[in-house]
Amino acid sequence: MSEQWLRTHCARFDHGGCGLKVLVRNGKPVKVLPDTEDPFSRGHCCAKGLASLERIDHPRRLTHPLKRKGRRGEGEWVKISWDEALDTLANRFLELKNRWGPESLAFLQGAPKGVEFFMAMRLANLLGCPHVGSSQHVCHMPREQMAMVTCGFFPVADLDSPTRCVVLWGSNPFRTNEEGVLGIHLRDCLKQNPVLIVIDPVENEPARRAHLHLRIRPGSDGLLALGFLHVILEENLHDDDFVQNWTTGFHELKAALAPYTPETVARGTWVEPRKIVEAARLYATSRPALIQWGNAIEHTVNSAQCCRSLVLLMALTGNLEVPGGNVRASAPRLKRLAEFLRLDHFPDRSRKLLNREHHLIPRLLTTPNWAIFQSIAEQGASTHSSAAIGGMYVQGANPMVSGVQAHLVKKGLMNLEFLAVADQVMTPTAALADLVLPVATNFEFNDMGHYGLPHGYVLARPKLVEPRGECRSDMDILNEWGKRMGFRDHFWNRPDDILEEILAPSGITYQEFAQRGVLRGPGKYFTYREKGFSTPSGKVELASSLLRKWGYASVPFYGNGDDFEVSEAFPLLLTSAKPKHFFHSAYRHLTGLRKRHPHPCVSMHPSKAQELGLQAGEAVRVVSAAGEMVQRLSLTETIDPRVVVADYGWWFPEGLEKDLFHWDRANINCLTSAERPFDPIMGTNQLRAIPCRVEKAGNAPSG
Ligand SMILES: Nc1nc2c(c(=O)[nH]1)N[C@H]1C(S)=C(S)[C@@H](COP(=O)(O)OP(=O)(O)OC[C@H]3O[C@@H](n4cnc5c(=O)[nH]c(N)nc54)[C@H](O)[C@@H]3O)O[C@H]1N2
Ligand SMILES: Nc1nc2c(c(=O)[nH]1)N[C@H]1C(S)=C(S)[C@@H](COP(=O)(O)OP(=O)(O)OC[C@H]3O[C@@H](n4cnc5c(=O)[nH]c(N)nc54)[C@H](O)[C@@H]3O)O[C@H]1N2
Ligand code: SF4
Ligand SMILES: [Mo]
Repeated sequence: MSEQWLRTHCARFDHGGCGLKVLVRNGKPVKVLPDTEDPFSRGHCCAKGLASLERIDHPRRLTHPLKRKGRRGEGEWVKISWDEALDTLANRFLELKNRWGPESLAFLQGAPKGVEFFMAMRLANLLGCPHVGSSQHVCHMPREQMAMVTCGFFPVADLDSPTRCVVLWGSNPFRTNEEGVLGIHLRDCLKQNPVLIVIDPVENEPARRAHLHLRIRPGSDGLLALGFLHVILEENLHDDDFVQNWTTGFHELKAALAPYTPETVARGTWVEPRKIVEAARLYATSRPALIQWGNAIEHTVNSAQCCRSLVLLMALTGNLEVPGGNVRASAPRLKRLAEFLRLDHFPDRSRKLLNREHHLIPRLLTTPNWAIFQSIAEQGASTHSSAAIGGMYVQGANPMVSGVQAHLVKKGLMNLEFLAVADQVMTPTAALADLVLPVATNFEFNDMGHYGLPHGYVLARPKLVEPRGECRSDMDILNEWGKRMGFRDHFWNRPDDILEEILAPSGITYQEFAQRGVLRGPGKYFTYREKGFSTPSGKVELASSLLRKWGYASVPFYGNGDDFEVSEAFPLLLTSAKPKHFFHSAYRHLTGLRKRHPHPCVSMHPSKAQELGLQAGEAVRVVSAAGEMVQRLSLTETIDPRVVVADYGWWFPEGLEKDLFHWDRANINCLTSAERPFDPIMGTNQLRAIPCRVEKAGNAPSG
């Protein structure tokens, strides 16, 4: 018997990466413990990390490539060899490309989980295919892009230095480890007892310990941010020195802020004027202060201006690039992403993106997934033309549940000539495929976390055991597929060579990386004093010359969302947060997690439930202008009676495949819409603050 404790990092359960110690006995992982010596996660680990064992061993895992036998979605499959699977992928994609051109192909990625996202983009660029669909328009890109145009870098909350004020704005790192901002780091940071301001429609765990909790009207963050800016400039609380020397556009901004008085802002945000003023003053005067901004601000049609306003808050108060403020995290020395992506192979890429048709910011590397589904849904099933998308490869995504306007996604998928899906388990999306590929998961292949993210580090996730059945990592699949597409020179002998190439500039091997666990860039502050800011003017652009050049407003405003007002038919505002025990739509099949959260619930204030004659625990129908779903009612006093908070990401793996696992029964994305308005710069759809009504449903959702 062989037995060994090995170390790796948790992955694919959230954006964190807790150090894990895994006992491997005779080639099987049998026990998982938090790695108390891991300097990054400091001994933290949660129920999901511990569920790694159930995930790897679960009977629902896909273990062989499958080819569809019956009609699409009927659940009839035959097992095929990898050779046949990879040949099918290559042949079908090449066939479409040769007939209709590379624009007839599409790749779709969900939340990025490792290097595989960039492998798919590389293959797309080599093919000259502009359609790489993703969730980036609702996940991180509004923050990243607006930060880039304003100050030239992505400002990360510096939780590891002394700070005097922490603002959590639509973010709950205790629950999500949002983009690698670890909850454990926030917990340690809060031990210094800085002023804590929480901006969240829910009185969640951080809000309960906050000095000031602004229980904001969902979706109105952009307005509140403008209110903060107004107070700060009116009261001259900004950092005059920094503004004088390092910014442009001060007067233009100040004039634009005039309408956003505390009284006006209070009406739209439900936050009392007194509290708006107090919060703005506290943030501006407790230096250094940091803002930890979350995904919630990226889920409205005002996402770009809201994100930009938050960067302006950081800049005006002199909190950019200071210890304990919002800093520029420098990456470790790794292969440059643009090189890895082979952007040089596809010089006219940006002209061919669907983003151009929708007048979105011309800097995006991916296309909002809704634009791709809209395009396919509109083109019809049998009438292919050169502009139509006929073949799609979906990797690590379940858009039937996570994609906006779920019924549009289904229509799009049904219209495809060829759909291949790579996943760990059969999902509602995979159930519609022609080809399903079983992927290896954490512990089963050498992997690297957080490459390409702006947080200044990468995590090693070394392989501990052989993959289950015939599973292969996404990197492996794409590497072999790429070679069969005729790009032998641009892919590698073995998938591990990919990681070695990424690490080469740092001068270490993957094995050395695995031993270190984490590779960080050098921590630096005030870098602008030597080089200026990476914007056209070299300064922080309070009025953005780039946005002006691209035809958008140069200074922030609020008001793309008139269509999202409540009405008699839809009197309540629906919002959501990420599930604590699941990752988006994944892992409802793991009993260790499911028992902690057995069914989808929608929360409502007890007074509202009483008014509507609804009881806790009963099934209720939530209806918006776009559609409906059924979840169980739970009551909470932590929210405003005008708000409901629903669970996101639900389907029922225990259901039948031919029913597509009841994908549309409790699915919040049956209530969202890809129609206009969306954020005009980023293409963000309204995913929070959706006018709705709640009524008795009769039958409880299963589970
Ligand atoms: N209404 C609403 N919609 C939302 C959001 C919201 O808050 N509200 N959030 C948005 C955000 S921020 C995001 S990022 C997206 C996420 O959208 P998706 O990424 O589509 O969501 P997931 O449910 O995580 O889908 C991932 C699938 O990947 C599989 N998987 C896990 N690991 C691997 C792997 O290593 N390889 C492969 N091939 N598959 C794997 C899982 O089994 C799961 O089926 O959803 C967006 N949609
Ligand atoms: N457990 C778990 N962790 C995850 C994920 C997961 O699915 N599960 N997904 C990962 C991904 S891809 C992402 S993008 C991150 C996101 O992680 P976060 O940035 O933390 O985002 P959310 O959990 O979506 O929402 C954060 C907070 O916003 C609040 N909120 C809801 N509506 C509004 C609003 O209108 N305004 C404001 N100010 N707040 C609002 C919610 O109550 C919640 O407390 O999490 C990552 N980590
Ligand atoms: S907190 Fe996140 S990274 Fe840590 S064990 Fe849990 S799921 Fe994994
Ligand atoms: Mo995300």
